[in-house]
Amino acid sequence: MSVRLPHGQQMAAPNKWPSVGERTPRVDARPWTVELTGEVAQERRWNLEDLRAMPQVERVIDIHCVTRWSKLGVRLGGVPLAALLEEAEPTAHAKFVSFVARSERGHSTSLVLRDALDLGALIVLTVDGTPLDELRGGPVRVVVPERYFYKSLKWLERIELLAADRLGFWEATAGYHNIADVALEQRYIASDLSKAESRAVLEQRDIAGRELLSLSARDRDLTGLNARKAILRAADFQNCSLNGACFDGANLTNAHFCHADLRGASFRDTELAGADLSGADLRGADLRGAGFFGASFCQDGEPAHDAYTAGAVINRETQIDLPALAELTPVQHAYVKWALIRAAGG
Ligand SMILES: Nc1nc2c(c(=O)[nH]1)N[C@H]1C(S)=C(S)[C@@H](COP(=O)(O)O)O[C@H]1N2
Ligand SMILES: [Mo]
Repeated sequence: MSVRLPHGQQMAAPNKWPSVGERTPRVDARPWTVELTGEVAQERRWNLEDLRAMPQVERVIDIHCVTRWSKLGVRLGGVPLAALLEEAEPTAHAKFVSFVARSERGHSTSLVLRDALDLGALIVLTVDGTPLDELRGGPVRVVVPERYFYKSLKWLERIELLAADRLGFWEATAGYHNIADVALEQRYIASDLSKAESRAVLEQRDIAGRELLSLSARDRDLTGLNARKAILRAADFQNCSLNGACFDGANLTNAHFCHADLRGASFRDTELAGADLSGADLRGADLRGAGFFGASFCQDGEPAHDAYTAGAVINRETQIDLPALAELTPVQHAYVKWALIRAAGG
């Protein structure tokens, strides 16, 4: 395993670059332009030819998604953010930079301007020397090294320099950490509930449809919990008894289920990106339709001859769509296949 892989991250399969968040830019017939507005002496606007005519730099960058997949050594080319700012003369009030997308929901993300410049934020036009395609956020994308990838905006349309910060889309709606430093593992802001409040909420064993960020539920008996369609990013269910629980349609991105008893639990169409199911008991669990990018079922690292550490328990009654396993990293994929074959008695 590479020393460059930060804590809590796993390598995406070699030729995989998962698509996360919005899938397409806004439908708009006008030619693509990028404008620079806000705290600048001189507002500016560039079309694609202008950007391509500016001095280009190439950088090899490691991508780290908050949902735990990483891609190392991606060769990106384009124009440094700093070069664009030089043409617009930021005012003394310019403390933050907000990147806004040409997308249906006007997606955005922001950074402390000084940080964006120090990290070498790049206005990306190419990957491996060829134009960045639309699926990857082209024709113009921002990439901010060393921050989780939600700071790297696809389909850049506007750069706004601001005196006061304006939270981006994921930061405002999903509890994603506003700094997002990968080395400090700043994935989410802290839970909005105290331990006592979490306990009171869970007492009912019914949290269907609720949005509870970083719920802390460790070691609890939650047999039969109803969490249908609940939004439970980064929830901690380690060692819980969740026998027969229902998580259908829930969002369990980055949730912790280490060593949880999930016998007969239902995860139909559940988002389990980055979720940790290592050592969980999944006998009779139904995981059909679930999303698994960056999820783990055993501890990562190369297994020594089928000796997986803390592998999830899978039996004949465990239901998993085989095509969905393609979203797992190679080690995780190999483990789940091995466990399924073993369960089938093959
Ligand atoms: N316009 C736009 N940019 C975005 C997002 C989005 O939803 N819309 N999602 C962010 C998130 S959470 C991630 S992980 C990356 C995903 O980029 P990819 O689809 O190229 O992997 O884009 C980031 N930039
Ligand atoms: Mo992300």
